[in-house]
Amino acid sequence: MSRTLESTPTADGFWMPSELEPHAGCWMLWPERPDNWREAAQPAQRACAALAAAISRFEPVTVGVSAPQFDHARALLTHEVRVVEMSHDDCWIRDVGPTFVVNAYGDRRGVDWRFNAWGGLDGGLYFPWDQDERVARKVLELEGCDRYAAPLVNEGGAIHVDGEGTALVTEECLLNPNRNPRLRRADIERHLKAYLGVSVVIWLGKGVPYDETSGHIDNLACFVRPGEIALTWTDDRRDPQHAVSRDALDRLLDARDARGRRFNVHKLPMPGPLAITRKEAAGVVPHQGTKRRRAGDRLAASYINFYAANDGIVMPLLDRRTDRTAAARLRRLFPGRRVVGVPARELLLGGGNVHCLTQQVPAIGKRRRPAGRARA
Ligand code: KQY
Repeated sequence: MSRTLESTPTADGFWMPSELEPHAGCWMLWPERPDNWREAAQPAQRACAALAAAISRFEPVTVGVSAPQFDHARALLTHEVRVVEMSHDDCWIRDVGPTFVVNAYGDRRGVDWRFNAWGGLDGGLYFPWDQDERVARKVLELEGCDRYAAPLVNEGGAIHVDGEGTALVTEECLLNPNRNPRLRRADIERHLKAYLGVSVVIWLGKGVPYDETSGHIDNLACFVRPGEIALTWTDDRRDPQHAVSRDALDRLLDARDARGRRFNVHKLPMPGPLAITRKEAAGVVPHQGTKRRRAGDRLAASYINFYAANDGIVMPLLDRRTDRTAAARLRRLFPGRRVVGVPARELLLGGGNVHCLTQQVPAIGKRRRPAGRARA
């Protein structure tokens, strides 16, 4: 049972914990739309099954699958993975699922953001998106969590938190007129503070070039632990990623988190540059209103788009030239966790990656409230 609450998480003493804190499990959705995934989504389905299997080595995984795909998904997913029937428009549960919040007494609730397929009729990636809009509510119902309906168009991939009062976002995404055209930066900050329980919002500028989500933070930078951030990086000044990462680094080095700490920033090498091949583009069935996949288009590839599971890091394998270095860096950054790679080219072809395809459910347990007191 799930009630919709009129208040906000912050007013009720709830906040979003860091992804690095213990999880009860992980949710995913099953890819199937042929206008986004090549060859009737079969290569992407195999990649998602491998991702679910990798995560289920660390924590329980549930996959939401449409009725027509149920038998097929059940056959491809390992027996540890729980499969539930759930309609959706595409499989990006990071963005369409709930953002879970917790309180100091071990309770868990969920924030249901408004969703407009990354831009609505002004640059959105497909139409309609009404089934996606219901996913957060359905997940909260199945998890038995009460729901906050946030009055903000937002996506889980557009926010990272350290669990100690700090949020990380990009201007390109959250100030984009195709999300909340009537809200100014101060209004958006106010909503983030009210729904994430943070007291400090750090604004980076642009996201990874060619990212079709309008620059989600979850492809550019993430917390390694409070006070430490990983940032995708290239030294190649001719690559558009260089100026974006340089600007992000400058802003991070100037910033302080909710506890007044300066950040230690770790660079993760950028894969590629990678682009869609002719054969890959030819396997997608174009459909009016859905973003076209064209041969030669650059892909927004980044190792930052990993999932932090209990005791593990599940990272995308994207480029043989850089995978080993990226894995070694992640091992150094997360000494207590096992770093596991999953083949992720097929996921990238759909416009996102491992982090975008997953949504953690925080474990229930008593926690310390973040220091900086966010205003309700
Ligand atoms: O970055 C994400 N969180 C989602 C990527 C969505 C891509 C849609 N084609």
